[in-house]
Amino acid sequence: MSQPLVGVIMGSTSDWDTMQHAAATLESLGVPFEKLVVSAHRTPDKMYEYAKSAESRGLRAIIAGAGGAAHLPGMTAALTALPVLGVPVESHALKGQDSLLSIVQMPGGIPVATFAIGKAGAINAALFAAAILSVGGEKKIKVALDAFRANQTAKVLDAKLP
Ligand code: RP5
Repeated sequence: MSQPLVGVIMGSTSDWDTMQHAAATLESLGVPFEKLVVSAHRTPDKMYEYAKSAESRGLRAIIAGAGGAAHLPGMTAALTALPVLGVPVESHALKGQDSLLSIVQMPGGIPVATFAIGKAGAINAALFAAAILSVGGEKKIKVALDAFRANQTAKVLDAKLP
């Protein structure tokens, strides 16, 4: 794959069940991306290095998934001016409400675009990243995104009920 334009990071390997949907969506749109586990509390130095070097390495957006006290997206956003797209992973104890509120309630000044809990959020974060790249001049990605939307619309228009 060519130079990654999107970084897909997550706080734990246990987040992959959710975040694989972001990866699959980016792949289906031909968006070059990288994926890795970066934990804000278990590997803070790695998170710092990752976020600090992201822009100079050519990334244009970061999708960050985390669950529970989900500080990875906010901490990453604090360390880079790139757009950070937060995906709340569904936790066991609170079904992802904790993740959602942790990610969405950023104090004014450091934004994190926050998506739905779980699979839908992961997919939409990837689509949103593709939209950012489209308006940023990535023509092939725009074509792929437009085709995805048209196909989705056609499927609904053609839908038959039993
Ligand atoms: C967070 O803690 C991760 O994002 C994950 O959602 C949650 C639980 O992690 P594990 O204990 O499964 O590694 O940092």
